[in-house]
Amino acid sequence: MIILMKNVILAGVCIKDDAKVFQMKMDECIALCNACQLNVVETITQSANSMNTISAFRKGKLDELRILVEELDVDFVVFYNSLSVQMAERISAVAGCNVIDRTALILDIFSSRARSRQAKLQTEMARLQYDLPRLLNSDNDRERERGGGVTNRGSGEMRSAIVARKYQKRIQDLKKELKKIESQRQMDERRRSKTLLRRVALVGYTNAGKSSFMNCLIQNTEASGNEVFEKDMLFATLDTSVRKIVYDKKTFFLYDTVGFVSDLPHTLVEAFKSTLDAARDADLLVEIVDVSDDDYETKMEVTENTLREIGAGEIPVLRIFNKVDLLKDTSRLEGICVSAKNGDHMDRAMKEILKMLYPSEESMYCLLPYGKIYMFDEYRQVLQIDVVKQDEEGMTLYLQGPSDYIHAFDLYQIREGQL
Ligand SMILES: Nc1nc2c(ncn2[C@@H]2O[C@H](COP(=O)(O)OP(=O)(O)OP(=O)(O)O)[C@@H](O)[C@H]2O)c(=O)[nH]1
Ligand SMILES: [Mg+2]
Repeated sequence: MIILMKNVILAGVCIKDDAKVFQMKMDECIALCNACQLNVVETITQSANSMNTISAFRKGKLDELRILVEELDVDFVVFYNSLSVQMAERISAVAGCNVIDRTALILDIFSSRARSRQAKLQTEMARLQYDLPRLLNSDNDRERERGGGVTNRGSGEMRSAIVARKYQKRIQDLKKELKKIESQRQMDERRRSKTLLRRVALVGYTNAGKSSFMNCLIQNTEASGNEVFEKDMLFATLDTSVRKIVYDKKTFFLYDTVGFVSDLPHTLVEAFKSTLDAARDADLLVEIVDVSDDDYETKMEVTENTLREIGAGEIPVLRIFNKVDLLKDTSRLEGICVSAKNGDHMDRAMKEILKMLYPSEESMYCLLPYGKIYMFDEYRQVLQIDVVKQDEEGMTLYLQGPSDYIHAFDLYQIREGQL
């Protein structure tokens, strides 16, 4: 299949960012364009203390953009910054071609990559919410062109207003359907939480290697379920996957989540909030960092901010530097360094995960009456339990494991001398 690339100009206003960070964001935007089959033939930028609310660029820069569009004969202009409907239309009127912003790019990528029903519906809803004000605005423009206005409304309804109503209806339907999926997910979660197993969520910037990390553990530990999708592209994962991992006799749930990106559009944060519940509900977040990326420190900041934004800012984080196989020298890195690709140092990473998940361990003897025998089954997954003896009083057990689980048996504790 031949995919025709369209030529575009990438434009951006640098507000407050320092030049290095802004360059990283623009480079990333070029990668987003490429993911949408758009070829960036030129970039044009302006620094400003705040965004010009009328046309993003000031007059001189806008003229420069118009000349570039004419000279390079591009299909349209992509703006890094979020544009209001009115701003996009004003820029488009001057530049003489269509103008879209980065949110539209991300929405396009999400639409083409969504696989699960939930991701598809969430993406469709975000798209409709993004398109709706644009549609209504074009309505107003046509009204203006016809010399009409509020007083002229009775003259008949315009097509776009009818379409807008359809959009609104569809948004309502999608919300209902997503709610149903969400309550099913919550039921699954409740079932999972009953098992007492802790939850670990992999989080981090898109393309850092979260899914590869999960697959490496699936291959090298006792794990339930198949490998997850991993690929060298932005937003390879749009759905949360969960696998039960057993390592060193300890079992926990591991969640793979959607990757973050700088200035993630608010519509998308909202739309994917429930997908990100896995991170919000986790006992531990494992942040995967692509340390071979020159901008990894900035991306770590983005991850930190996004976690705060989705309400996961208080959960303990274990940071793991990934892709060390691509580095010549790792001596300056302080922390856990792994390669999810070839499995280097994954044992160390697992030990650290377990250490954070179960900070203190204890042991205890107890005499569990038969009436409480269900506790034996319930806690077997999270504690090491040896049966010392069984008699008419109950089961004498030796328990070893995380303190909080051990304390659930306090009532039945016996001293070694009572054995
Ligand atoms: N060289 C090297 N490449 C890696 C390593 N880990 C992952 N990769 C590659 O990095 C790319 C992205 O990996 P993924 O696991 O899909 O990344 P992700 O964080 O899940 O990305 P999103 O789902 O988009 O958020 C793939 O091409 C992987 O093969 C590693 O340790 N070393
Ligand atoms: Mg992934």
